[in-house]
Amino acid sequence: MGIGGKARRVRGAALALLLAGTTAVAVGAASPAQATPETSLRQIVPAPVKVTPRPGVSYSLTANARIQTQPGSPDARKVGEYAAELLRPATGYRLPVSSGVTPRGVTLLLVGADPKVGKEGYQLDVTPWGVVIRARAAAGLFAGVQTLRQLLPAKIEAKTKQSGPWTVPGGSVLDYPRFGHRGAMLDVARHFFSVDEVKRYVDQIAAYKVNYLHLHLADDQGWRIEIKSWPRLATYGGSIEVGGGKGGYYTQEQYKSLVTYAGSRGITVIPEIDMPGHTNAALASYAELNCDGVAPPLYDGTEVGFSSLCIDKPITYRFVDDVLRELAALTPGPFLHIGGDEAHSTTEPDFKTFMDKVLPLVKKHGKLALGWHEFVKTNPATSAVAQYWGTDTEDADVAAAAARGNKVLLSPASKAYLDMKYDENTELGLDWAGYTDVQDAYDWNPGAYLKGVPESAVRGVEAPLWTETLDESSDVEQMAFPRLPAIAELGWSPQSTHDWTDFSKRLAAQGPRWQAAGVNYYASPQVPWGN
Ligand code: NGO
Repeated sequence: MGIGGKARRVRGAALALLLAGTTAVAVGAASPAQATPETSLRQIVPAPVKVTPRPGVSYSLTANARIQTQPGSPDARKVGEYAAELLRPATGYRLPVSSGVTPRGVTLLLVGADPKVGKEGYQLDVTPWGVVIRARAAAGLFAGVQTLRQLLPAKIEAKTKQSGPWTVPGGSVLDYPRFGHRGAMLDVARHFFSVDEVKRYVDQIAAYKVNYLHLHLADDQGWRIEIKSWPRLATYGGSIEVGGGKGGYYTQEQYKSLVTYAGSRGITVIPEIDMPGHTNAALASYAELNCDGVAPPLYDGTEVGFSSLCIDKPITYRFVDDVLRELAALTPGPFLHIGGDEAHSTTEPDFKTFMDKVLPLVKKHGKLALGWHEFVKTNPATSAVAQYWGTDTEDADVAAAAARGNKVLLSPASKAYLDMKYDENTELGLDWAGYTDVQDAYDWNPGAYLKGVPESAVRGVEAPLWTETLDESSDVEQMAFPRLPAIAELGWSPQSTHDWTDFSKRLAAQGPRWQAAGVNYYASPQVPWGN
């Protein structure tokens, strides 16, 4: 049997779309009925590089829609499966995933994208027949899926079946990130967070195109990762948390599952073992790591700066070497974070001695070093990245490092620290860097924030979340939302889109999404929710 007239017309239209991009008018194909979308291409967070709405055009996802992915690409297929998992619960549709290129339903292609999109960007086109996302790598398809998600009605985030229609506004998006590093940090040392709690956060940050998760795995109050050559670190050093609660740690198997899960969400994990300070949990676990050979007790308070590894003992470097070796083996990403902050109990010369010995160990295990910015005083190799966490817009050591060629990751505490209180009424959090409401978190330019650190020296931004006062996912969410999306937008969107009023409106449109997903966000009075 030959191709019937209608099928042939549709296939012809599909071909025209593929050949000419979506500017082609699909002559001869009857358009499906156009529904009025609830959402707009102008409300995406982070703001895309270029948005071209096509008023009057829309696409509605229906029960028989399929998700097609680039033939021959297992990576595209995985993004397709992920998209299906995202969209199935609320729609209740089957959304089968198959390889194919027909621009009907949702199609994820690795051909035909503008080279400008690079590795992480994408083009998204919504026509009456479907949504086509084109990218040059799976990461770009993943980012495009996050955009598509925000173009569907807010109830798409619900975990149970809702009634449609599932209409997406017509038009196109061209999008790619300003910075290659858009990070979030979770401190699992002060309070322990289970694998499932961390996965929940991974899902939440992935929605805003965050591509790195930094895990603060060890501090005075707890050691949270199994190290097979030094087992007491986790079993004893991880046994409590701030306030004296039970604590916990990840076995290497659990940690690997977390890293794999994050990877499936386009996120690279950066493990941090803070040193030489912030090490009481390690010192308590092994007496021989202490200069006097006496193990201090476990610590469940929130003071900082009182602990230090013993700089002169050879065993210190055997210990660090073992830890970094095991950690590197668990880390597919390029970085190991070695802390280096607030070494108030280590003299300056000792600090330098320590870093001069430890930085080569990072390299020996095939990784690049990231550290809190204090460590640039020791003149590390230019491959080392400095994470700035100060509150000033000037830091001579960091500017000098940038001039030497070190890249800087920006987490200024008064802007990017998600553990700062929003205002004097915020129950959770700290206030040492001042109150940080949503506009404070948003209104700064990473490319021109630190004197002597031009945009070319900036690797990106990270929003750290320290957990001295935070104990469970709902606490994490209260502090991270809506500020995490603000930092994510600074990392992704071009500076030309920077506009608080516009951002606050786009943020307001996220509120119903968080409600549908059960995210415990803070309804800051600065954001025009529900207007
Ligand atoms: C500082 C300190 C952390 C605290 C945090 C609280 C850095 C890099 N060291 O940031 O130990 O938890 O503030 O905001």
